[in-house]
Amino acid sequence: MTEIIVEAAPSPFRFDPASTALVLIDMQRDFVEPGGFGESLGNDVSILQAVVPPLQAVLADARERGLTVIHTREGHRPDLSDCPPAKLMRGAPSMRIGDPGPKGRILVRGEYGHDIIDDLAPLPGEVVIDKPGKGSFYATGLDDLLQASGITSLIVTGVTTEVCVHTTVREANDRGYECLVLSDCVGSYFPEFQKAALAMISAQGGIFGWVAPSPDYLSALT
Ligand code: TIU
Repeated sequence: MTEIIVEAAPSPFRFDPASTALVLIDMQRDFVEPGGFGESLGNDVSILQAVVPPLQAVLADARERGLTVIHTREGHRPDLSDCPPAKLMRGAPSMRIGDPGPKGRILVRGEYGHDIIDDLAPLPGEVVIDKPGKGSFYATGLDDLLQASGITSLIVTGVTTEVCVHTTVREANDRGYECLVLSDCVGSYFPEFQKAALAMISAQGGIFGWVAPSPDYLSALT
């Protein structure tokens, strides 16, 4: 066993790379690029671009050292049978889930906009989890996959911090996984939510995880 210790909030995060996965949550065109779901909700998606360079460095490092890499994508079947009406009808977006947009049907599997951005495209052999909800565990095989692979710790990245990242970390925490969230590799459309969402994770003695910037995580590994 190799124990890596990362300086993190609220305390050092300890993990063994052999039982750890890097998780990239929903780095899809639909959230990160114009013309997709994120923009249809009224967001300026350009703010999420800041996540890409540090996340590319973390992903390259994980690939080099053979860490398990898991990508997730939020989206629905083309017939929307896995999209609850409550989700479909929520709010007043400029385009609803399933509507035709400039990058294909909004948040629908198989469409160009639903896929992961080129800069972080999965390599053959990397797991891609398609999820209908905000959390990565709900209605997916992620828990079974992690258990079968002996994974007990997750390095969590992706978008958006207070929505799919938070939901996933909360779900993971309840299932017994230890999560380190990389603060510069997660992004929100709302700077004030980014700050609060990160603080919530590590407050109260690390109520559902740890938080550290990616340079601290990478330097702990070398
Ligand atoms: N809208 C928003 O902030 N996020 C989502 O709808 N999904 C994810 O966070 N992936």
